[in-house]
Amino acid sequence: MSQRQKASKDTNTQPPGVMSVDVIVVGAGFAGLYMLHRLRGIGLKAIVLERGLGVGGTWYWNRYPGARCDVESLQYSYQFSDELQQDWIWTERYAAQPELLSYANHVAERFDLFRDIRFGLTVTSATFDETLTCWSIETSEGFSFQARYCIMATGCLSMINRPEIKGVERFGGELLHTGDWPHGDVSFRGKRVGIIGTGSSAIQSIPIIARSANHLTVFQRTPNYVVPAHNAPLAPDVQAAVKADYPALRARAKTRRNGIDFPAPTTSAMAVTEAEREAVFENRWALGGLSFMTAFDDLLVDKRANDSLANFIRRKIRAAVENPETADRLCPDSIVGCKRLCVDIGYYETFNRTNVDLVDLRDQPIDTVTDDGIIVGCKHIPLDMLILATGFDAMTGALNRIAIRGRSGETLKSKWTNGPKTYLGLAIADFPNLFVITGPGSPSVLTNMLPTIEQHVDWITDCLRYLDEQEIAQIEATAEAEATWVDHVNAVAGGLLYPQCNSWYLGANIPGKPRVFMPYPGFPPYVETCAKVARHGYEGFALTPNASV
Ligand code: N01
Repeated sequence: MSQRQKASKDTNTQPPGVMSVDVIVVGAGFAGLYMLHRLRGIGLKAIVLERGLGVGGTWYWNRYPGARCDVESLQYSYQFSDELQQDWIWTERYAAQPELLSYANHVAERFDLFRDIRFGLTVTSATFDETLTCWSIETSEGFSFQARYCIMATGCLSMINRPEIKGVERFGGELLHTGDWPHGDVSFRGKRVGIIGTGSSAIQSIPIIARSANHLTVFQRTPNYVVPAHNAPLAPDVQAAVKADYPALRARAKTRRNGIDFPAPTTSAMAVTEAEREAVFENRWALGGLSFMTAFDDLLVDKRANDSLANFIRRKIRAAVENPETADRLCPDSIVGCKRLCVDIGYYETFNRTNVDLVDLRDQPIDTVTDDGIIVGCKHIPLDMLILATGFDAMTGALNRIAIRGRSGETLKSKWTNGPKTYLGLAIADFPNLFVITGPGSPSVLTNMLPTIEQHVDWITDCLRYLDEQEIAQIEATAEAEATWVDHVNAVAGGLLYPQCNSWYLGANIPGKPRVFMPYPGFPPYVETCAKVARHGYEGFALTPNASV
């Protein structure tokens, strides 16, 4: 029996009753896995609770065709173990979902993590008991746990968004969501497929679905900027060269605004001539991927600089798409990078196929879904399969669906009614001994997630070790430190172009969600800020010694 099977079996046979450990970690994605490894290293007994039946988080759920990371595999990988980063062989420049899932499983087996992960358990509540200084955690399956610390490794894009679309429950064909894709094979052959949404998930899956579907209709509400990935098999000599000098690459990445080792910008777009600008954009287009946003240092600051990039991409769209009307409809008119830039493999070219149609919902919105299609205006579009590529309730969604009650008994969801409030994106006032990995208020989704996860996990580990050494029972962000941090995050975001369009960064994709820019655009200085807080004896936190509780 493999470790993985054994872990699942243990989940099913675990007796009911309260299990007491030092730490409960919620989520077995890349954050939860590394957290468990580090907690063991400092001698703490930890259990990871995972609602899926396997590890991998994002890469466990997002199995849609074409799912692939938009950060290069040699960078979107753990660096805590040099043996791991040397041994693991990546096959492509950008790893596809199955390879990333294999990697997550490899890490879990290699570091013997499965035995402390309970799969198939959905955490419904976490309640802090101040008298006992402990968290009580309940799952919907009826399991109860108690722990001194609770660490949320619940992910930034893990709560899917199923928008209210009239009649969708009546649809009689196959209804799928990219973020909750079936584990078995899904065939598009001979089918009339419809996909709602044109974000990264749709942009990755559309070219693949179009290849085998009888017909594909893309329902677009807002066009997105898409740049080429230029994915390719990873040549062994390229991989070997990176691995021979991995520390240098990792060190360079830590100095970049998004934590990815791209060529750093040397000037502002407005400081060069139009011809020079064009040459730099062409160069980045040839390089591929998210490096676009770092072509110049003012692309997310100066609207004129951003406009020049937007014009460049629109010209590329018009060159790729044969039908000028379709090309026009695919051209966004918003700020580039305001929504996360999409990275594609043949997206725009897919609209040159005769079996693909674009329906622009800005002309007429979806009227209703019927049992066999979608009505837009007075047109009924017959469908056998409908795919919702409608994204996520990002950053706060996974946390808010758990009834997390802090010292005062107020839930986190209630505290965050007007938007998330954290200290450093790691801790929350009134919620002692609770940590969030890559929470709102931290750079998280604006950076390369793997190193960012490692930075948070390392910080939390050092903090717990300090608390143990100093015989401190309770740590809690102060309300003042939290308020100052929230103001700072808002001020930094407000100085950039990000808040000027609607995006999931702002919660604008979820009706009723407060409009607050959730991630912190402050990497890399953020890392030093966190380190300084620790060096100064956890400045901004209230620490309660053992004897006092
Ligand atoms: O979701 P999205 P996603 N009627 O929110 C549309 C990461 N990711 O899953 O823009 C009609 O971007 C919505 O339209 P609009 C990455 O960080 C990474 O694609 O709101 N349409 C939009 O077009 C990414 O940013 C990778 O007008 C509706 C789409 O659905 C994030 O996940 C791959 C609608 C949702 O786009 C989310 O990407 C995939 C409605 N009622 C994802 N409701 C890589 O690593 C929503 N839409 C490459």
